[in-house]
Amino acid sequence: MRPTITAFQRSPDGGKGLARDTRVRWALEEVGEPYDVRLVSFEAMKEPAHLAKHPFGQIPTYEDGDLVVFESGAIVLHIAQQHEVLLPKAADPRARAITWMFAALNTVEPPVLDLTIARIVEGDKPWAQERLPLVRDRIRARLRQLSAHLGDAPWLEETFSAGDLMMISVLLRLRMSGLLDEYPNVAAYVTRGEARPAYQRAFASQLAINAPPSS
Ligand code: GTB
Repeated sequence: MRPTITAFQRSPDGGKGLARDTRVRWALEEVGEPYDVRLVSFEAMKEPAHLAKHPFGQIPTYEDGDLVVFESGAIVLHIAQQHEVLLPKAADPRARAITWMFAALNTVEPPVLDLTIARIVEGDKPWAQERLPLVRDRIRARLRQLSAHLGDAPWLEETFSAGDLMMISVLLRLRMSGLLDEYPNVAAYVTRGEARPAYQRAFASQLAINAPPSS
């Protein structure tokens, strides 16, 4: 039986792949697991049927038989656990890969999300212009630290893992800000992730829904 994930019926980003179903699709593509997608509208996300699967009324969710998992981090970890391509078998490298997943979600993603909030959600507030440089500087601090860790290495640890998948998914959200370009090795790291065939397939599948080719 194939797992089913949920995604936006129509993503507000019009197919840029920034909604969090893309990272789940990417993980499924990396491990070669076919999956189905159920598209949900903003209204349907808040209805009892979806809330029973996701208490916060969001996407993505992942269903496999009776199992329902929500939170993109938990979903990617669940998928990765059975597949060495995303999580090494040896205990220490595995723990390091999981560490990077948490770092992506808990240490890097929050300031990245703050930028969206400062620019879009609170962009019309009187203090928005004053806040923006502070938010950008907090992101720079994380990118500088990440850049120092990466150096010339292709991935965060010895081999590509779910830690890289999550970190690159988070960083992709910065592309339009220009901040990535200030750290060339981090920008190259993101490009390296995007170039993976599994990411390309994940991106194409969400694009087909959100920006179908005009006939
Ligand atoms: N912590 C949760 C996770 O990692 O799964 C966060 C899930 C989440 O934020 N889901 C969003 C959602 O369902 C979609 S991804 N929002 C609807 C709601 O809360 O009512 C966030 C997102 C949305 C849009 C863009 N975009 O247009 O660029 C990017 C990311």
